[in-house]
Amino acid sequence: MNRVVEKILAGDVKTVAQLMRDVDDDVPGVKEYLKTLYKHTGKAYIIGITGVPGAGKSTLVASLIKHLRMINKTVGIIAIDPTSPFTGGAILGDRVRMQQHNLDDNVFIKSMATRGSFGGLSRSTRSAINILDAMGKDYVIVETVGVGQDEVDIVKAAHTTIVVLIPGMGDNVQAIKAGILEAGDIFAINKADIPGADKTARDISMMMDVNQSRFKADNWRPPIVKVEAISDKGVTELIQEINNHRNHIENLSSERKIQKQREKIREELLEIVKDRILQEALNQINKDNILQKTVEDIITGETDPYSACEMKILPKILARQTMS
Ligand SMILES: Nc1nc2c(ncn2[C@@H]2O[C@H](COP(=O)(O)OP(=O)(O)OP(=O)(O)O)[C@@H](O)[C@H]2O)c(=O)[nH]1
Ligand SMILES: [Mg+2]
Repeated sequence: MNRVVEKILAGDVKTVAQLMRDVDDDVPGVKEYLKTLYKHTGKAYIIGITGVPGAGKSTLVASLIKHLRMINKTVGIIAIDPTSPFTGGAILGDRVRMQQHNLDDNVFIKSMATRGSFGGLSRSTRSAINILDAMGKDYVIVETVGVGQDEVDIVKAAHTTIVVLIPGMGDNVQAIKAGILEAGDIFAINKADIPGADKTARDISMMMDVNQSRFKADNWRPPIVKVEAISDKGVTELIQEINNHRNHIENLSSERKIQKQREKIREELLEIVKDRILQEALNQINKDNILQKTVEDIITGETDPYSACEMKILPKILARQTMS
């Protein structure tokens, strides 16, 4: 066990990749590594990138990597793939797009699937962030499409969250989940080569004026940066705004910083607890095949889903909880 931890702390790419796979598969014993590694986290700067599908998030991430590597910073990427596992399109796309960095040992890219994780996405993303942090990455960038509650939760793990918008979206910002817009510390309007970027910038600015209380947490008004990820335009300015935001957070009062830290740890703990409860409960239900049996009882009209949950399934789970 110590050997593995040592290798991870030393930044050994193969060991890190293996541990990440084991975390995904929930291999027994994997939590022991996470427990030990946790003490070595808290150094990386975490950037969340979110926005509608196809906004150019991955292209922007690739451009950010390039800029951060130029100033000798090491980077870990977690790309949460929004598409169905049947096509695998986005995974392949992201890999191809970012592969220019694959030969670089200082960049570690991890793709993660949203499907099939059954609520465990936030937990495995946080574990991956912690591993990349412990292995010594200066920056960890998490790319996620801004649609579901899971994504909003993931964004909460970031120090700075960039919401990527595109021209023409101004009238249509409702397309993004409200919670994600509010989580934005910086708005990047990508594809600024397409007409309408200025209008989108004005619309976002107006939206912030109207909802000042929601967009000015800690006296920070999210800046709006126009970028063209595909040709790296505006990315230096974007990095500058990331640094500004980082300085802003670091200069908050110590009480506020502790409060933010408490909130963050509480979220993380709650994720782990929720995930564990769900896992234990599902194991119990699956073990006794009770779900299938109950489905049959509902078909024959012996019971209905509401009563079945109360009378048959919950008692099983609760009995198990009190026994153990
Ligand atoms: N015109 C223009 N196209 C861009 C720009 N940046 C990215 N694109 C294109 O937009 C498309 C989507 O880019 P991605 O980076 O895959 O977008 P994404 O947001 O990561 O997409 P998902 O992960 O599938 O949600 C690609 O065809 C990119 O080439 C830009 O600055 N200008
Ligand atoms: Mg992408």
